[in-house]
Amino acid sequence: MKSLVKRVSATRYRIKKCRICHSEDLHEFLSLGTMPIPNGFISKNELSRQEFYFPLKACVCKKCWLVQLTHVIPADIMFKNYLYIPSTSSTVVSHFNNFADAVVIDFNLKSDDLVVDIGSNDGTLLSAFQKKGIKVLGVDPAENIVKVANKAGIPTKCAFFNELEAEMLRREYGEAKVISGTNVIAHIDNLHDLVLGVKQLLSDDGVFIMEAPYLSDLIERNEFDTIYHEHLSYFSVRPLVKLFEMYGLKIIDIQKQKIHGGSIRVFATKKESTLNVHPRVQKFVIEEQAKGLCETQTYDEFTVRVKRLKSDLLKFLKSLRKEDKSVAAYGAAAKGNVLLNYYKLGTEEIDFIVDSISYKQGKFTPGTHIPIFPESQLLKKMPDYTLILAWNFAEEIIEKNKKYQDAGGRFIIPVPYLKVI
Ligand code: JHZ
Repeated sequence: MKSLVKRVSATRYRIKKCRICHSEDLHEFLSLGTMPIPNGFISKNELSRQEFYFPLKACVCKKCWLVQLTHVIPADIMFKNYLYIPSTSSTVVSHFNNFADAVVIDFNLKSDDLVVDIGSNDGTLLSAFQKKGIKVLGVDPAENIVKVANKAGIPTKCAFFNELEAEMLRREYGEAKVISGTNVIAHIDNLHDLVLGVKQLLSDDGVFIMEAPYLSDLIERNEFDTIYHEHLSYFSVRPLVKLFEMYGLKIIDIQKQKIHGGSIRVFATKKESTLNVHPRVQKFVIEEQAKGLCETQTYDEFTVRVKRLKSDLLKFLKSLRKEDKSVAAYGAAAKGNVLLNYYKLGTEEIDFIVDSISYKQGKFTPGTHIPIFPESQLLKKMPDYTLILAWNFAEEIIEKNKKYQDAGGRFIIPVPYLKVI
């Protein structure tokens, strides 16, 4: 039979230098093998089609210590038609509401100030600003989701954000008092073009606010599955300070956030801005050094832990199969697809996955071809065990599935270490 897997050559898409400082001194520390893009869900009639497999490896720059992928897949392969939307999680919605509340107060936003959100998706964050009477504009390259946002009354332009785009936006909509980018900056290959775009569009007293999973948490909590093709960079504060400095911007504050396994919210302004730099920024840089984020050994040790995590879960699942227990999964997250493909788990091990995003329901997971059903199927099918692939929402998921547990169902959490509840 002809293989349905098309492996892209290991040299294609390989990076030669660091995305921020351009050093060629890169230390490769983790290989998760080759796999399809993590949001590349497929429909039933595509199951017999060839799937493209791309290398998934991480390295760290020994000069500025930015962690990044060794291979960069072109953005239009990943983001033109996108099935991830944040608004189905109550944790995310309340996180974004709190974000908007804090920003409106802290930066004294008025109704004629403009907030531009990069990678605005279905407009969940912007709608929180809009409800407070602030002018908003979304920018996102995913045609399918931009339509949804516009229909919901969030003005959204279908585009990749960069300097050229920022120039056009400034001409059409005026300058922005706030530019935000949550869980999107790590997806951008040309960070220099991004920062130039921010500088172009931001008012002199404006603030750029980005949020991204924090490298320090990722390493400490073994969050290997947040390493995937969409996330080109894994940020710590040190390389970001350097990036903004290169273009006359300064980081004025950093706040830790609980979301997505531990994130940082980074605030940057133009250098001339009267907003002062909080001493916390330097504290983060010092702490990162103390935690070993500027040593290759830290990353090599992380890889050892990741391999152990894999063998622990595989052993456990094997023992369940021996006992004839049924196993399903919860949350067809992108990170879930990384775990499934790296662990090579398919329908032999996992019967089905439930997920709240309607676009994913009825589809199959990339590479592993596990069917995705609505969440209501969990109680109907009552698997003995359910692996929470969206472990970052474990609390919310367990809370809303008390009936499953009451009926004898048990949850398995795979990260930061194997836990059965
Ligand atoms: P979730 C996404 O990654 C994509 P993913 C992106 N690349 C990114 O950077 C990160 O977010 C931060 C489902 N679910 O958010 C919904 C339920 O079914 O962890 C999602 O499919 N029931 C932009 O995809 C998945 O789980 C629930 O109650 O790894 C969660 O995916 C909840 C809470 C979620 O991100």
